[in-house]
Amino acid sequence: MRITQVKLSHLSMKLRSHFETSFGRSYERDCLLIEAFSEGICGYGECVADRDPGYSYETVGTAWHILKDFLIPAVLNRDLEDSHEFQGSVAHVRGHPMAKAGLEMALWDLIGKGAGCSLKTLLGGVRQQVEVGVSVGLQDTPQLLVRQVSSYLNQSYGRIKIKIKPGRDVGDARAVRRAFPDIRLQVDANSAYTLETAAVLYPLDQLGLLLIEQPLAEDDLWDHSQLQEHFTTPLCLDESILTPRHARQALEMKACKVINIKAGRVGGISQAVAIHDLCRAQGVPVWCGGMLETGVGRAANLALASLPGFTLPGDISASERYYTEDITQERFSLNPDSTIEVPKAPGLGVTIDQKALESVTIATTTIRG
Ligand code: OSB
Ligand code: MG
Repeated sequence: MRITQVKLSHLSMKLRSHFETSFGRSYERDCLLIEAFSEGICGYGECVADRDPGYSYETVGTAWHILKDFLIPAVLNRDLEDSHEFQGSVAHVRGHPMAKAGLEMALWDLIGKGAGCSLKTLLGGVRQQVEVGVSVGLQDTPQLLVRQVSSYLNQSYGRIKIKIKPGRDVGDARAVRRAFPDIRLQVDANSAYTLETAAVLYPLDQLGLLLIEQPLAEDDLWDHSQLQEHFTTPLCLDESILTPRHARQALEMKACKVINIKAGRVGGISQAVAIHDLCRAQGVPVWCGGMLETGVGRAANLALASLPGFTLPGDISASERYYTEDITQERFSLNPDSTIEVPKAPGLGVTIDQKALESVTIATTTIRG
């Protein structure tokens, strides 16, 4: 694959309903669409950096800069056979995993389209449908939260994740558990506690949760290992795992028993697969996290989640949970058994709705060799 031109588009998409986490509330979701051209074929990639540096230090602004000034010039007009060669050619850029992952996704789409092969097949996926759940943001009251969860259960979601933050943790989780004693339920704190303040979370251990996601700081594997000793419920790390090495060290340290894998957070699908392989070899369950992706990133997540080690439901909900109008012609819908179909067409298996794309694009630039 010889990429001769790359177009970046900054998208801002209105969410159907606001999404609130411990780091803030959003009404829109920003991201970058990457279009990489090679011999008349266009490969699409989605960079999941958001407008604000809340979940991670990366933003659409930093990713735009890193892609335009460093990553894209490093790959233009070079022969790249695979993701391994891609990672080699961007290894001199420290950090910025979401920027790298967006460009790597576009390369995967090109490779798949060139070979007439779906991303699922390229990665060695083993499932045609993947089990999914829904991530429910903080609501104004526990009553509204229970109502929101009830509506998702009625839509057939078989696993619910609720966001928690200090002051809205055990009470919210208890309210949902009382209303729905048997559902598969988990919580996500997005790094809102310290080892000391996390003591208020101990009663969560009595609620039969699947897991407790990222209670402590991103850069704090050690304190997670201390906290895990207080829980029989598995801790799951999201923000803390940025490389396969972090995954290995977290498991060695017993800082978690489950890992949430997001290709964006770890620098690309190739790195996500490496973490999957490492966890699978040790019998550690993983699941595919989400970043409120458009249809482009959602297609990639579905292919990734079709790998055999993804044994827990992913945060990959139906398109309509996020947006009234998506940028792909394909819509992902929920089956009655809480699964979503993995795309079968070459590459990511999606096509762009140009009119919809235009309506959400706020800036573009094209970089040529
Ligand atoms: O922590 O998993 C998270 C969305 C944005 C940033 C971080 C997270 C999330 C979600 C949403 O939980 C998952 C989804 O895409 O449905
Ligand atoms: Mg999370």
